[in-house]
Amino acid sequence: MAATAARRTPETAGTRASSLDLDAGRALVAQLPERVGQAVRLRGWVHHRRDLGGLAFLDLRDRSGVVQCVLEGIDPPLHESSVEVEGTVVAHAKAPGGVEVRASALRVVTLATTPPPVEMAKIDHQAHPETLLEYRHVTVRAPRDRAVLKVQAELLRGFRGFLDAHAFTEISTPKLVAAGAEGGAHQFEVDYYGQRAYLAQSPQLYKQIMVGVFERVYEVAPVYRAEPSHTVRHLAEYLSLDVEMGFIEDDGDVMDLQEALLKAMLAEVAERCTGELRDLGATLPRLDVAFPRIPLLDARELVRERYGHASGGKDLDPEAERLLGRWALEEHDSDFVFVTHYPEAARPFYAYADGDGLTRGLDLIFRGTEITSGGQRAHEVAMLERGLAQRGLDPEGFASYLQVFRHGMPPHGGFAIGAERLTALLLGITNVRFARAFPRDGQRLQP
Ligand code: AMO
Repeated sequence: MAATAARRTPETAGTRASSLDLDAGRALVAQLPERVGQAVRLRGWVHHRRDLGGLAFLDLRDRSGVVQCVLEGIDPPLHESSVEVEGTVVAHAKAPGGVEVRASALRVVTLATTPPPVEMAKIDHQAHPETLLEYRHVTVRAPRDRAVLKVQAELLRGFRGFLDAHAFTEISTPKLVAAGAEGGAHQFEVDYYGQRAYLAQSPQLYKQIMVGVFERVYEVAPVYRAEPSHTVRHLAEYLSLDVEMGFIEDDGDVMDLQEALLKAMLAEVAERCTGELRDLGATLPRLDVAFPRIPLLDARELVRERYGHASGGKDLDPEAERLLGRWALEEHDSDFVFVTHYPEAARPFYAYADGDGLTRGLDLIFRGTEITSGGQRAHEVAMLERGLAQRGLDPEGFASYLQVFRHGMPPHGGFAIGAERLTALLLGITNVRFARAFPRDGQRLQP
């Protein structure tokens, strides 16, 4: 029988100054280079262990990094057990971080009862993605995965920080909806009290409605796409970073905002994630060049003339996106390029239509892949009704949305960034699944 640990009483609470001082008496791996010669107590997981006769090497992993501990006459427990190690920090030039810990005691916090299916120290995304994803609940602990998710968290911090500082308000909109904003295809159907409902593909219509409340809004939330294409850049559930702003002049305002926001997010990562970027071998894009802007039709022409690629369909195909990214880098030294002036046929009904067959819809391409869509929106009922009719959509399904445009909606626009795509492209991760803790795709609903 497992013993239950006794709860603390005021008398036994120990050395913690307050119950929030959770790190009292504990050193973090990242602090060790400044603590050479000192006695420390570490907490973490058995990342890796090697036995050399009486001597054992234990790589201990905590939230800040991994350090090698040398144990004499102490047996390290099974991989991924959580442990507490006491010892002395010594300089060791060959060890990662330049230090190791000579352990004097090891206490098991929670013993792992099963070895992990893949050893955490040997995880590399190229090796066996299916196994890594099947056992994601434990493989997500690997330093590489931790670093990717950490960078993503800092991108989100940058996103919120920039928008908060520019008078935007965070909103939360329903994920159970009656109609799809993005045209009706690829929706997940839900039985909603006997009625048909869908999982939201985008907060699009709601974020526009909320412009009437706050003028400037943003949302960070998952959205759902029943994507028929199983590619390395599509997820069935992804994190959508949505922005919408009222009283704009035109789509130029939307691009200016987007460019400043992305640069602020990347600057946040540059400042807070030096270790992660180094470990992942990632390079940040240049932040001191303006993102070039090119109309879609010109982009298609350019890609055909310059690289001999004829893009099929109404949009840019993935190869055309890649080549346009290459052009932006070659000609403008930019990892980003805006594609503007999309034709109506390539945009949803809510895009602002200029009457010449073109809209004020736009995409942003980063390192050759689309990471955001957005633009100026139609803000008058007549334009919206025309948009719906052109696309064969029933205005009934959008009745409550259309209502709001009878109540003085100002010119407005915005965009949505796919968080996983941005993270993956920034870090050189080829499969977007590894930029989400628990990816959902056509094959995966667990873990
Ligand atoms: P869109 O459908 O182009 O636009 O999506 C915006 C961005 O979301 C990301 N994305 C995806 N990421 C992972 N898996 C997917 N299946 C997936 N689909 C899209 C991409 C894309 O650029 N309502 C509009 C946004 C707006 O106009 O404000 C919309 O949702 O990075």
